[in-house]
Amino acid sequence: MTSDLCLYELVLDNGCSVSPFVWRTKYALAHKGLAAKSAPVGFGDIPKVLGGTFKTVPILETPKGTIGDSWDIAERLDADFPQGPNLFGSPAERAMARFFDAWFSGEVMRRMFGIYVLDIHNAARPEDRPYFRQSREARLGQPLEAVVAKRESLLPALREALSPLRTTLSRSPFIGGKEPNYADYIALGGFLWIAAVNTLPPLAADDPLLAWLNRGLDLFGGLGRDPRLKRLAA
Ligand SMILES: N[C@@H](CCC(=O)N[C@@H](CS)C(=O)NCC(=O)O)C(=O)O
Repeated sequence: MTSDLCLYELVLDNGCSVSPFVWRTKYALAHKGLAAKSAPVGFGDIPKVLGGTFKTVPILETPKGTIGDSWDIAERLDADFPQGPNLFGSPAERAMARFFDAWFSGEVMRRMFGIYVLDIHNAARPEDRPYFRQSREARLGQPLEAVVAKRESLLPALREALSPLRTTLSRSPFIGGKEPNYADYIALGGFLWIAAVNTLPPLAADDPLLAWLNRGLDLFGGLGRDPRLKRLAA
């Protein structure tokens, strides 16, 4: 059954997986004890696969159908593979993970994007760079170089935005408590996105978040230990 799963994942020029949403799905699959084949795609390939049905990755092909959103995938994994450990122990836990996602996307990933958007462009496959530049410059309203021109000055606000994570992780090894849950996978996905591309480490060398990051990257036999990833601390 498990070998019938295929995960479409966005890759950089060096082949490394980059999407924060794919990374959280990779952790979700591992949490459930499920293996999936990998279908690496660049930005330009997404409209060409599966009849162009899906605009973004992750996309997961399963024997029961193809799913194209990381939250839909997470919920379907619990529904279709009840034999594995649940990703969400209750509707309330799922609701809190949704809240965490909204906070992390709005306060952390939005800031990361403004600091690392040119790094993402430069690490993408050469054939994907024109699309990435055009689509992101249209969204941001200025050239990527202008967006990141003062990026060092934006690091303190990013580090400050992470303080709720530091408070939480001073009390427990994972955001989910004694064991990691989907909120950990969301946050790890965000950091792995930046680890895949950064030319400016986001964290200070003494950031207490590094202990949690190391625990997270070690999970599931070192799922987050791709040797192509760059340092997250100065
Ligand atoms: N809500 C979607 C978002 C996924 C998403 O935005 N994926 C990006 C990569 S990080 C993507 O595939 N972008 C394609 C593009 O920009 O053309 C999910 O959670 O799966």
